[in-house]
Amino acid sequence: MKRIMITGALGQIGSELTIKLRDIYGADNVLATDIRENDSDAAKGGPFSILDVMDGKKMASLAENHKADTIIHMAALLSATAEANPVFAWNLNMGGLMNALETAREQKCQFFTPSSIGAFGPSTPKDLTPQDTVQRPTTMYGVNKVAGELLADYYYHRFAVDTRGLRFPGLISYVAPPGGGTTDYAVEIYYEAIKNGRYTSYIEQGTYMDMMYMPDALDAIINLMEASPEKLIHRNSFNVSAMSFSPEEISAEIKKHITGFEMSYDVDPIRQSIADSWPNSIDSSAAKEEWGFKAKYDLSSMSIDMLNKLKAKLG
Ligand code: AKB
Repeated sequence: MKRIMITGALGQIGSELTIKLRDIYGADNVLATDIRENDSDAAKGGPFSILDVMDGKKMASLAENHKADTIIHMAALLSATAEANPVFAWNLNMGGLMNALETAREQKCQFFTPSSIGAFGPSTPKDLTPQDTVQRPTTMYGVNKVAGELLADYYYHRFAVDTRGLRFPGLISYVAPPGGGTTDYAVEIYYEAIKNGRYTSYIEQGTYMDMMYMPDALDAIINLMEASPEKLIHRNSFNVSAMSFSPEEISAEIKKHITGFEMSYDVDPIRQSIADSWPNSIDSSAAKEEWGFKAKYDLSSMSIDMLNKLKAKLG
């Protein structure tokens, strides 16, 4: 990676990834793009262009002008929003991905796009879900992610585009909030714990989902992209997880630091049924073996860091 273009650069991952890539590869070498602009460091700390990923011509010309050798395609709807707008989700998630893959093919760029634990479904083995297993998701988001994995593999085999991807779990961060995901409760809980000392979970007790702290997710993207290609047996996409917990377990962890923190439940049937269709925990051993994936944070160390950083942020 030398000259990088990112789509969805002001989203939950992009906001932090853009800054980290600029630190490593040089600010001018990282072109951030998003459908809107804001005053964040990601938008203001280096080259930025407005881009709707449905506009393939503009995407191609931005990449060409930037002399991009790498495209990191982040722009997509998350699971709950996709479920509320399935046709729009198909058009945006698949149309944006096709435009990004075509740009990468035409301009001979290396390519990254995230997949998700949402690429699995109710017929997938639930515990320590293997890298290669049944993928029959029952959500529009999951359908998009499986199709995206296949499409990215197709571009690798058919056109030799160096495509790589990760199946991300829920990502937790104190910088930019997620929007419209099923795992968002595990971010909201920290904000509400600090602001109000209580949280009402829309996910039911006993529901386990994989999670990861954002610094580990950023390292995973960069390490995968820098991994030597001969080592990669898989490409699209690798299981990666740092922890798996239920709402009552994260609540108990927060209680250790915020005396009197209280958790109640008001379950959202749509997001609960999405969560129920996903694995309890996935097996990241292919990522460990093929390119050395390793997460630094577990629930305890992540909670300490999240609460400290959020207290400073929220004053
Ligand atoms: C979501 O909940 O939709 C995402 C994901 C796990 O892909 N955070």
